[in-house]
Amino acid sequence: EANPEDGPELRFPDGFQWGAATSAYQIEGAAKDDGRGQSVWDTFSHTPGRTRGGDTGDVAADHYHRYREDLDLMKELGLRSYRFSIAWPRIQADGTGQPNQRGLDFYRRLLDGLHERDIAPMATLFHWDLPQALQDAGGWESRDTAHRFADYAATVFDALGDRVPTWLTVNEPKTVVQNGYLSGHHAPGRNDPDAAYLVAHHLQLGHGLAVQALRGGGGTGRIGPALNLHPCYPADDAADTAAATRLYDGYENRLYLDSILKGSYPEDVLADLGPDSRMVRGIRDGDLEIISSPVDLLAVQYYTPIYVTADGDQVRRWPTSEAEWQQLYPDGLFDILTRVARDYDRLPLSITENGLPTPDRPGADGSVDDAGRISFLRDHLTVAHRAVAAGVPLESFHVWSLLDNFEWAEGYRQRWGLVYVDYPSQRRILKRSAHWYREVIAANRIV
Ligand code: PNW
Repeated sequence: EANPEDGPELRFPDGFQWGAATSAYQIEGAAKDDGRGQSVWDTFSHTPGRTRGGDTGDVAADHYHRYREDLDLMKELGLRSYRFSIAWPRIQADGTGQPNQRGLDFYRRLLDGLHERDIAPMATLFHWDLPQALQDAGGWESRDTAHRFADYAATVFDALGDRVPTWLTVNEPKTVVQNGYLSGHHAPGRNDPDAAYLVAHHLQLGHGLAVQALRGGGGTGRIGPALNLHPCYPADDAADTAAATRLYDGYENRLYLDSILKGSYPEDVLADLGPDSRMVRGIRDGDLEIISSPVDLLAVQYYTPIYVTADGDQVRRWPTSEAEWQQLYPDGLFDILTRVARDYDRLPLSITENGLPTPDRPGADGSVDDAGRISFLRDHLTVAHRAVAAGVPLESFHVWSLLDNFEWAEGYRQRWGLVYVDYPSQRRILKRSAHWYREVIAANRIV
């Protein structure tokens, strides 16, 4: 139980925004309801061999129909902030043109429900569900997609802007680049390095144009990018390793951070890509001014560190979670938070994702004991607290995720939620971590 006598050391600042995060395709289901168009993730998940067990987001956690129950769960947890994403294909089935009122109405109802429960919404405009029609026209390889994104964003600002205090533009551009266009294990499933970095540039351009659309439309909300940052450490002490690690950091972090927050792409990455790369050829005069349009906050998502060898390969240094890419290293969060606070002018920071998958299933009494999630979150919150004590302007912390959901290529097997979802019945069960998190929120300190 929370006891203020335990001392002030792990208390968070007053008004700290405790939250949880989700994204549309991962929880909503209702893939064909109310005029929703198809996205690249519908196409990808319905292509044999692309996702584990052929899982798709057709039904997911059926949040589209059960959002009231889910709002009540958020209230029960005491969340102060809820991060979700708006599905572009619900707003514009083909990615352009007149908005679909029924799609907007769903988010209006969700926002009203958050408002009634005194939970601050944080809305992500793009969490990877690109309308398939835009993919057919070239997707993010096409510069035009950045402009279509800005139009969609303007439509959403118009319709919902009065209800959203904080907007996030593109969720994890790096994951689209790396998983969608380098490894190909996410939609659209490509293996094309030259295309990948042109996609990076267009995602950054789309971000900047969306920021301008908010300012231009007289929007009152705050806006920023949502970047998953990976602290990169040398695997050994060799000079070559240090150089390889620095370049690796350029591709993982500075490519996205510097373009938005300094108005330039990192020289080492541009030199490595070379003047003939599609990305370098695709950068036009004025693009970096658009990309670096002033933002109000930086949303940081932290999951894992990366250890880099002299050859520029990754090696594993710490035990992993059920996700083989995730090494458990809470101190990496301190390093990344203090670094961005130092290097990027103390912009307000939010942690918009942090979490892990655990092998959860209900016990005989029906409860779900995810002790591993509690210790993971406790460790990461302790580190976040240390960063705040060191002066990092951190405003919020969002657990990934509120609910078990469609974990992309991994399907439903990986369970990332504070709340267990029994998919056949769609029954929700608060895991032990959810009960623990509720105490943390109520006490405003780590318990
Ligand atoms: C994020 N990596 O993706 C996404 O924003 C979520 O939609 C997703 O469910 C969550 O993290 C858990 O995976 C990531 O390889 C995907 O380092 C891959 C990595 C990191 C984050």
